[in-house]
Amino acid sequence: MNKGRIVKIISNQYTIEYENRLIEAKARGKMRKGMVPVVGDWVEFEAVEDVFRIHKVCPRKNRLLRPAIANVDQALIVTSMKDPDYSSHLLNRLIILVSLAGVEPIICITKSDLVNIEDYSNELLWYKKAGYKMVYTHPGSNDDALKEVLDGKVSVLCGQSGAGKSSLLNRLDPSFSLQTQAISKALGRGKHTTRHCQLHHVAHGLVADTPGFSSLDFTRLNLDHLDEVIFDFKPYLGSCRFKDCQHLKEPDCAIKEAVEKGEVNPLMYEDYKAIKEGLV
Ligand SMILES: Nc1nc2c(ncn2[C@@H]2O[C@H](COP(=O)(O)OP(=O)(O)OP(=O)(O)O)[C@@H](O)[C@H]2O)c(=O)[nH]1
Ligand SMILES: [Mg+2]
Ligand SMILES: [Zn+2]
Repeated sequence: MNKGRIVKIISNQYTIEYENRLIEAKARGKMRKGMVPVVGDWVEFEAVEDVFRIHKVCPRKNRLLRPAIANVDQALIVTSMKDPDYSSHLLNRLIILVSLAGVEPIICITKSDLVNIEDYSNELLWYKKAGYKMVYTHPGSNDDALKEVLDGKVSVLCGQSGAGKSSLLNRLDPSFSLQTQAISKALGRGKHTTRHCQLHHVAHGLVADTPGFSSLDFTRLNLDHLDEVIFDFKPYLGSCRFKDCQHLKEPDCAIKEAVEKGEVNPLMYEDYKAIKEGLV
């Protein structure tokens, strides 16, 4: 049995990277009831009567639901400053979703050439202060820091349609010609130009371009340890009066006090609270 990594899926056609070549395969009928393969999965496959068939999905180290991908080291949260407009809510929620899946979030700011980035520096400083890695990229930017982040890693690009995910890959490797499209003037958002999730070799790493999305769903997630995955909260965990403090209505809550003192990003706390209270 051979073992390879799925780099692309289009309907029931799986592209597997195996010993530096790409193999087109189908899922074995019997397997469909079990674990459904996603991009990033390691799978066992073999040729059965001239057709490559996937027999088994190997155990995953992690998995994201949207975009559907497995076994990534980090997620670049591609956040445009304009077209679509910067939204701290979306950024915070993506950071939280990715972190809950056990994947390291990295903030990737795009389209800073379209705004006066100084206007956002106070807000963005919170993320740096909390310990999130941040990179900036736009046409003509020096992308050394971005390349360093991608080097040797499996990364996935997450973010709104039109944020510039495919564009940044095209810039990193001009031999790519991933389709990109200006955002819709009428809707003020992207048009879902990228239609499937695919891993590409770039900057000595593997990076998945993915379709953008506009809605996020927290309803089926286990939120018991949400406070532990938010970098901003880390210095204060364990300092609340109650051991099982949820940092909502409890008295003597170290996190709420830190927010009040201006030590913790109030907008991150706001999103934490909304998610905990089931408002998202
Ligand atoms: N000025 C400027 N324009 C950018 C930048 N990044 C992307 N764009 C433009 O924004 C538009 C959308 O970019 P895409 O790369 O297609 O966005 P995407 O995130 O791949 O969108 P989906 O595939 O729909 O998820 C294109 O017209 C790009 O040329 C940037 O940093 N600065
Ligand atoms: Mg795209
Ligand atoms: Zn608390």
